[in-house]
Amino acid sequence: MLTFYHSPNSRSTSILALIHELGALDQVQVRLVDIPRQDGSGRRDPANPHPEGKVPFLTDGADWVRERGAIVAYLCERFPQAGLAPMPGEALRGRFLSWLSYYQGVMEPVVLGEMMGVSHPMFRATYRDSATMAERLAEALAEGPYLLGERFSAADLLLHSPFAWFPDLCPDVPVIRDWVARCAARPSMAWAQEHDQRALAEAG
Ligand SMILES: N[C@@H](CCC(=O)N[C@@H](CS)C(=O)NCC(=O)O)C(=O)O
Repeated sequence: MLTFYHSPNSRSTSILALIHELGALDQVQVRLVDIPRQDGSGRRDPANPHPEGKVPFLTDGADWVRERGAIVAYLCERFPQAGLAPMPGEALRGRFLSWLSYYQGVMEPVVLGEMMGVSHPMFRATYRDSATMAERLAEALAEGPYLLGERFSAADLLLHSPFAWFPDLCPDVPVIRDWVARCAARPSMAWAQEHDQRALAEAG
């Protein structure tokens, strides 16, 4: 049985939306856990088996998956009938995996670095910068409405997420802003947000 450890209004909300997109809500047990928040609220939850108490975290029997890029790839392979990712051997598989790793290894550091005002030559040499990130996104989106062209995939769900949460961080490039709006308008996003509002209200 797959168990997904989730905390409302956090990075794990995008994984909750993915599970909804995959039509897998009846096959993944969602466990709500607490996390320490930036505003000082919350605490590490002993019920969360993540080695650092973070979310999202996914367990599959004795195995586990951490980091959103890996969780996205794992769940898409587990529920291939949803068509949210090219499977091994299918066209665009390489680009799909590259976007997931680019998100985790480059985009998140760049976006967070910008939020924190980080400016260091080694940081820039390693990750480039937000202008370079915007170029990479814009050149992909020049080929179609989504990162893989005509086809919406779980890569769009993951990569648009920081800009949906923090619109001020979204590059001021029309093709990127339109893509973020297109992804954010998917019913799974509204569903996940409503789920989280309900969970927070129930928790008091
Ligand atoms: N790189 C991880 C980041 C996970 C992460 O930092 N999650 C935050 C929630 S938005 C968290 O669990 N914070 C609690 C803590 O740091 O203890 C991913 O993308 O999955």
